[in-house]
Amino acid sequence: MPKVVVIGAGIVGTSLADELTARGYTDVTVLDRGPLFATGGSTSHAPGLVFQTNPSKTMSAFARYTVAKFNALTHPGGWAFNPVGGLEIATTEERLADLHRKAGWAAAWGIEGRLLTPVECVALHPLLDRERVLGGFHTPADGLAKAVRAAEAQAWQAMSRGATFRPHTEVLGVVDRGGRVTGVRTGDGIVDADIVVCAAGFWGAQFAKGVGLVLPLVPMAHQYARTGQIAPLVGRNSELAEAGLPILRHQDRDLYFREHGDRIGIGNYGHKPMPVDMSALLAESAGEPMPSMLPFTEDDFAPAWREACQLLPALGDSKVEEAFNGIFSFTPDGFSIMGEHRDLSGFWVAEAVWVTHSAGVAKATAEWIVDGTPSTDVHECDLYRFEDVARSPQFIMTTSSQAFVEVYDIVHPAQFRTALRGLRTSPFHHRQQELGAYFYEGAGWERPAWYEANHALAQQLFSHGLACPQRDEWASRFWSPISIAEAHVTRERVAMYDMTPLTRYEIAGSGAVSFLQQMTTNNIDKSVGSVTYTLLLDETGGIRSDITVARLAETTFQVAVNSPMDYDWLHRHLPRDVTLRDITGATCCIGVWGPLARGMVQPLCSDDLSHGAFKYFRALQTYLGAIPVTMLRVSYVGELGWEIYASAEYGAALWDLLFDAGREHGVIAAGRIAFNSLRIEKGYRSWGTDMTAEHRPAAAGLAFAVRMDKDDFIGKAALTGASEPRNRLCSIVFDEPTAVAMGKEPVYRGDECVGYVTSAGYSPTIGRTIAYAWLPAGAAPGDVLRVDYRGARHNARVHGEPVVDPEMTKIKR
Ligand code: FAD
Ligand code: THG
Repeated sequence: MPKVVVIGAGIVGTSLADELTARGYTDVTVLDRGPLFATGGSTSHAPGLVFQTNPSKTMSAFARYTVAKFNALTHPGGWAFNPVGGLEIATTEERLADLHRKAGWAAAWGIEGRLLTPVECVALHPLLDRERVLGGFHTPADGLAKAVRAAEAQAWQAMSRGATFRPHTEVLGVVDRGGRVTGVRTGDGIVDADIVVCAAGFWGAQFAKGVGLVLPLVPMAHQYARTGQIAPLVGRNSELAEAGLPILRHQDRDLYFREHGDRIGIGNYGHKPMPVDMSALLAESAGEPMPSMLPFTEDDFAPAWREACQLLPALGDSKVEEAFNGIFSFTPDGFSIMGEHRDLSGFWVAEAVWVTHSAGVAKATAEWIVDGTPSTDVHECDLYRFEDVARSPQFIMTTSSQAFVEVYDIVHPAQFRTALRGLRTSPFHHRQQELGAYFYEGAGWERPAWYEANHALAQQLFSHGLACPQRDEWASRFWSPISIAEAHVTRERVAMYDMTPLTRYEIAGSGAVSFLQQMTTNNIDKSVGSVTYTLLLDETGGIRSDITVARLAETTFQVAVNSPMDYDWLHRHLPRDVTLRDITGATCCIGVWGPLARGMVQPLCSDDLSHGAFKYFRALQTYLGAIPVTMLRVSYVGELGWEIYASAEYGAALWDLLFDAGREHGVIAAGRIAFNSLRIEKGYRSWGTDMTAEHRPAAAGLAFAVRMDKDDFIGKAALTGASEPRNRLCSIVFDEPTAVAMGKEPVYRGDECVGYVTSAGYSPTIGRTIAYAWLPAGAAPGDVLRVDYRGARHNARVHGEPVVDPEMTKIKR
């Protein structure tokens, strides 16, 4: 049995020890520099509010598991979880509207919740000023975790199965041999280990640096204060219960509240980000009992106190009696960080975890360690999700500070970062700027969402009958009707898309064929010039990615993927006779698609581009004019045409060459919004949004890309004899032309929530919004559903797939 050392006995380390020992890994030693179990880490100070609802399905599932687990823990001191319920209130119209969206997430992820009138809010929480409250969202299963008690109770469970906890033992470093951990170094000597898990809280980044890992987290101070006695609370709560009123969020003013007997605790996110300088903290806090507590900065709290007294007027007769600035981790995207070090096997991290998600993260980590794959999709939390561009100290500090500022903000799903822009630009950037590109950011790349240069064209098309349904203000943000025209022109004429940000690798070497056969579901061992759409599965048959594999030479492949996690997955399995190289930035790509694409490109090329000579899903290395290019006859938008790749230095010339050649065909440059709606029309999925490792190919409608008659590949065994899926990804089409969806909306059949939307886009071809939704497997074309978009229910029907061009006549001609 493997020996496990866990660094840190906070809520994460203790929960992990429990989850590991419950799975039979009973040789677990948990080391902490502090005393047990009020170690002095963040857990020791957490007021323990657990609001389960999160935009992320995974984070919500982690929170649900935490609540279920903590509810069942026993501790002689009393409860580990007190399900007082959660109440979020709105004091602005915008927040009130947004609570509907939040209620939608709760419904979609299976968390009970209800929107309340102001009177109902006050009935639940009588300290509220009725005049200020416009409405609320109540989640009865939310509540308070007693974090140290929950840690201790889980630790006891782990100890009863053989785990050991050692206080006052600082881990100084990791011992390794041949790329594997063999133990950890402490002041008392070496503790042997086959597996080391870093659950060191906000100290984790500093620690992991010692083994060459960048953990993008920033320790931030956050203010928490307790008042003196509040008259109306006196005698309300027994000493044991501590609280009876729901935990309360006042997100419009960055505040949260809970009861401590007859006092109120107030958490404040309204202050400037206060990142903690770790080297100073480590020096100053050596040997201190509570090293995650900093002195209270009173001035930062003054506005919060005024706001708190306005919302809860009874506070006005009291004052702050105890307060501190507590430290915990923020990450660039708000997600935790989980996974195993790629270059040091056996070294794992479970970092930047709130109490709220702690047991869920611990369970998934334990499954990952013991079974090889977590049962929940964890890609949002994956240690290797960060692009290189996102791993600089400057990027981590800037984006994590932004995450602190935005923690209670209403964040639009299409909202993009404004700081640190312009880091990755394609060679077409200047031309795109000239065309009035409205850029947003993804993976560090500047990506045109639409082009203002197409404004006049759009107006002309709309005045000649192209429909442009009214959108509400929310759906109009980061959006333009020009995108409708761009999509329409792609279907009618021809358009150029900047595909440079599509991540691509060169995989080469004598073992490349067998490697790719082993890694992917489809047969890639076809002739030179073949292109194959195929899947990467995990061992349990879950979809890790969907990729295209172009065989450019006998042992050279160009592989286009979805995220840095694909690089990580391939790299972990890479044999010695295969090389894997990211060629994204060294190359560029333009998608030229539309019925006129061939007429536009053929004159530039001496090779025959006819359908007979250059077939669908084939690759060709040739020249356009004087420029060496690789053309793939692939189209995510579902039109005739090619992805045209070139070495980056040719990019500017290639764009001009194509754009000039296209003038007589009415070519336009088109952006990501058009691109997205066209791929949804065509039935193409987007990994990470429509399907994840939670789903198997058949359920996601991707069984066609799996060759069960092929020799072994990762995930094949799990698919063999797999039971029928309970849910399926379906296309749905809204009845009303004005109805929209943005993703993550709950889908109802009658009054029952039966699924959720993943992605959506307005289809100019049918004049309706089309969406993907996960629905019960029995859902059939024509079934009528209702989608809850921010509180308004819109009719939609299940539609056969694809909605546009099911015969493939547009694409294969
Ligand atoms: P910690 O509890 O910090 O545990 C890490 C442990 O590692 C520590 O005990 C430390 O001593 C030990 N350690 C570190 N380095 C070493 C080493 N080299 N060797 C040995 N041991 C080491 N979360 C919520 O969900 N809800 C809330 O309402 C909430 N409110 C909060 C309010 C405040 C004021 C603060 C500070 C945090 C709050 N949080 C809340 C966040 C939450 O407390 C933390 O995210 C969580 O406790 C982190 O748990 P952890 O186990 O990862 O880290
Ligand atoms: N282009 C290339 N690679 C990619 C993408 C791309 N890799 C990542 C991501 N996008 C993968 N997604 C898709 C989805 C669908 C298709 C291509 C890439 C596609 N599907 C055909 C179909 O379903 O009809 C496959 C037909 C077949 O298997 O023959 O074209 O945009 N280069």
